[in-house]
Amino acid sequence: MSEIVKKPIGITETILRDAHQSLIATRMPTDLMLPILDKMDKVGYHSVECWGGATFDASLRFLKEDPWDRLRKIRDGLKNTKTQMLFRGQNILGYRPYADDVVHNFVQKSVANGIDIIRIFDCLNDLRNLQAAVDATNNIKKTEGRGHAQIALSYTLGDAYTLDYWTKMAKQIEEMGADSICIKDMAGLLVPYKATELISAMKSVTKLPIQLHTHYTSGVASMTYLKAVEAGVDVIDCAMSPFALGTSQPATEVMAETFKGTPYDPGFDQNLLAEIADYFRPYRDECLANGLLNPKVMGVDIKTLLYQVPGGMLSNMVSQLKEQNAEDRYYDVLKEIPEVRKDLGEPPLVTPSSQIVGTQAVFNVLMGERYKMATKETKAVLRGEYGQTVKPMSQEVIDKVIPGEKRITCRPADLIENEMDKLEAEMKEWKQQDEDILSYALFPQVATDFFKYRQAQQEKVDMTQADTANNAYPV
Ligand SMILES: [Mn+2]
Repeated sequence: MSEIVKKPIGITETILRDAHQSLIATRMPTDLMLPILDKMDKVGYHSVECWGGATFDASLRFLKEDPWDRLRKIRDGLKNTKTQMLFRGQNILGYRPYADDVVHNFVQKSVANGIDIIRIFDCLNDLRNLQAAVDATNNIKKTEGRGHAQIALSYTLGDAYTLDYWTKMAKQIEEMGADSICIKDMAGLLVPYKATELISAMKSVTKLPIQLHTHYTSGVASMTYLKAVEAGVDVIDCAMSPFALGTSQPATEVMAETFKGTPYDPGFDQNLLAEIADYFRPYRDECLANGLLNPKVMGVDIKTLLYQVPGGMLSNMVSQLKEQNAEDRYYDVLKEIPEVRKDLGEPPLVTPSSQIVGTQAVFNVLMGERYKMATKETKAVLRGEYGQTVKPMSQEVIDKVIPGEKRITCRPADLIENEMDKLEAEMKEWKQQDEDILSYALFPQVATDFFKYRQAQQEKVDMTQADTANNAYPV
């Protein structure tokens, strides 16, 4: 009798990052996370994704929290579990390309403050934009023995995105010195049988572990995971049930139960998972009651397969249109998105390309004429400042938006001079830790407002007297 070979799958828990980014615009505060870390630490997760993406921006901007402080506290609470962050390649956690010295510094500080696994992606899948972050992680690994560089490919559909494309990318990633590969499916576009094909093809060309990240938006995600696991994927991303499904991930409890008693069994304790779910459920109810959790993002939206809009972008778009009293244009904007995407070289839609394409689509619809107004970022993409797209961009749009301007073809960061010293000089009056320079680098205005708030708090300003709407704090 042959023995069944066990191959327990790893599960990355996303409730502290992507799940709340996708469902409640990244508003979960640190204080809500800390009391449950002890239980989460006992589950046996492959990792807990807890930082990066929009968490950094939302902490500073809306929650008035220091994101570095959040990271240190989570690190303290997760003594036996690897922490994971999402990193936007040369754009770090911001919306523009940065110089290499900022990328190196940010990676170094992320690991120093508690990150184990850095998932690095580029919104155009231009691998040149990932090399600096991978090198930075590998340098730290050499000196500190900690740090794992995972390169994520932004999964998308389109003529250029064939199995041949994905396997070539996998081989290049291995050559770049990454520790693992992630297929990052922001919008839930990977359907179950395509997952079998994709994972089998990638597994045949690389020995690196492969992790799959998807969203429930189109309703197929748990089936996609099942097929991917059968095809040999090593790790899947899930969220605890109170913040699962909809534009978030498949539920952790459900996936763990699905594989129970099979060679893929992750061996989780359902009673422990139930306690963690019980902890988060009242917060979900609170978010539903105060409107932070909009039922619109909780159902199945099969049109995402057509429009390819990632979860975080959907909830942002709904609130953008709400502000403009233009909620009725929701489906017009959804239709314009693939058109703008084609104009810009058919990139994947993931931050910041998703924001750039989404905002431009909103402009194109609300202005009544396409590209009557182009954002600064749309112009930068057209100039090549974000890197190379898989397909060429529309010459007609280039001529309309940036007539006669010079376009670049090199690695964009090669044209950006080191900027740490300049950034530090600009913000030194607020600096209380080296990490503050990096917060300022990513979000100059938002970070400065936060530094003012922090100082007012430290000087014990009566907050009832502070004019927080105008960021004025009587000192
Ligand atoms: Mn995601």
